[in-house]
Amino acid sequence: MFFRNYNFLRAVVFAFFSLAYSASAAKPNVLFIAVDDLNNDLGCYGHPLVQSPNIDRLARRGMRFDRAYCQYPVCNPSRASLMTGLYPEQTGVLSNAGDFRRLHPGIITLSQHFMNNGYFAVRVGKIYHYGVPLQIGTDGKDDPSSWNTVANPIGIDRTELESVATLQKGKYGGTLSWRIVESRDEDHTDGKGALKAIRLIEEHHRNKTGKPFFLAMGFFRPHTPYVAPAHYAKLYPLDKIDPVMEKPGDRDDIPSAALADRAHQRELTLSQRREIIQAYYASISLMDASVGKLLDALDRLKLAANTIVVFFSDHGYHLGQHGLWQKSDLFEGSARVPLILSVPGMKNAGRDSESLVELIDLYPTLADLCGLPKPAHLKGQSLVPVMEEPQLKVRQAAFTVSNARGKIPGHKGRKPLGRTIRTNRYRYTEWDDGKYGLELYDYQTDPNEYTNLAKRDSDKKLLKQMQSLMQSTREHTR
Ligand SMILES: [Ca+2]
Repeated sequence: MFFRNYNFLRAVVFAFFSLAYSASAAKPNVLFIAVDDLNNDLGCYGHPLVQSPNIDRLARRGMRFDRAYCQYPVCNPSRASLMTGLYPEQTGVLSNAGDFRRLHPGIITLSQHFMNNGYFAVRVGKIYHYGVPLQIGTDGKDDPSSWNTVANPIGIDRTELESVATLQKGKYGGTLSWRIVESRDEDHTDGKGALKAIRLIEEHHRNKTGKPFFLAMGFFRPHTPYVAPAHYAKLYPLDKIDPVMEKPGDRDDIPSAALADRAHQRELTLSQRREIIQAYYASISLMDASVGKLLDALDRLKLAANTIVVFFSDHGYHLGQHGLWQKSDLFEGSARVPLILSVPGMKNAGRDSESLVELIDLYPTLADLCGLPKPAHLKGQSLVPVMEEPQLKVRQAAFTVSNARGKIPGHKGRKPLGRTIRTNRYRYTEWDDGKYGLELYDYQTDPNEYTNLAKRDSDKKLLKQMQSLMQSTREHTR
């Protein structure tokens, strides 16, 4: 009797483990590519000049999301949000100084969830916040419980800062700074990072560890300083670059809280603009080539057929629009991000979707794609149904929040919070519930956001509708 029971129990235990093992054996790897400060200036998003053949190749294998939005247009709050699956007002991280573990010490992050479900999780470079460039080569503000192993590449974009041109002496991270240099890709942090990631994949893929991998590759370019090899700058002759110049009167109807200004950047000459934009684009091409090396390695190691690839940027980026450079405002250029999801064998490979999606959707989407349970705390939506049917909508409006950076006459203390919603056609923005201004733009008639409809009496009905949509959006984002 004892033996029969024991054998029965053993059979049950064995069946459980072999099922668990085979389920794990079938699980796809995840290559999670996060890019820093990249806007939608890419070939696959229709940019006439930028050459991004490798990201374009990924887009042909995957789905390109045309209306993807970050939840906060600055590194740390955006990354804390997408890695935890909570909105910024829920993580409590509303600046580069915050730490999501202060409010949520036990929260399971995206990669941690994969580790808890049998994955080997690797970080290379910037996934959580890093001060760029000074913290390159360190762990930055990492979350150690999110990874099995990490690597911190460092290249000449950190070690040779004295050669970088900058608008503010001695500053390279928060200000525009750039350097084009005769060099090999692998002299740069991103070139080194790609090679390191490939070695880690070779050492830790399933045949070596028995586990699928979740490899998070965080590229630093095109964040400032825009340091890039001369062979990429040659792709962008200065006379082919057509910078956006500030339209006279554009700012007259914009609330001052909305204008995250660095005054010296508004006075750049045309030739300075061209030189700066050339370096930004050359940095994109360096990062793109590094993406290509990773995709080539997946092919060479015969892992492509069982690896999901995600590509996104932490927020958008201005190159002169509204007189603004960089990020941290709530216009379309800062809120919108590139996002590509590629799943081996997907039926809609090469298609795009205009569904409104958010970076906070990455966590539930990847959990769904890999057959993992979705933790109850997640606030985003799985995009798997959209990947099946690109017309499908998962929300009425995409939500982004940011602390005001603009000068507010008479205001003292902490700057007010701005909240914006993007619908298919409009963007509506409130600064401190409207106390410091409202904005309403119609992208169908005004793609450059030149006319703030919130200032017009004729649009009061539309304004009321948007206010009510903001209220209902805030129900789940706060
Ligand atoms: Ca960033």
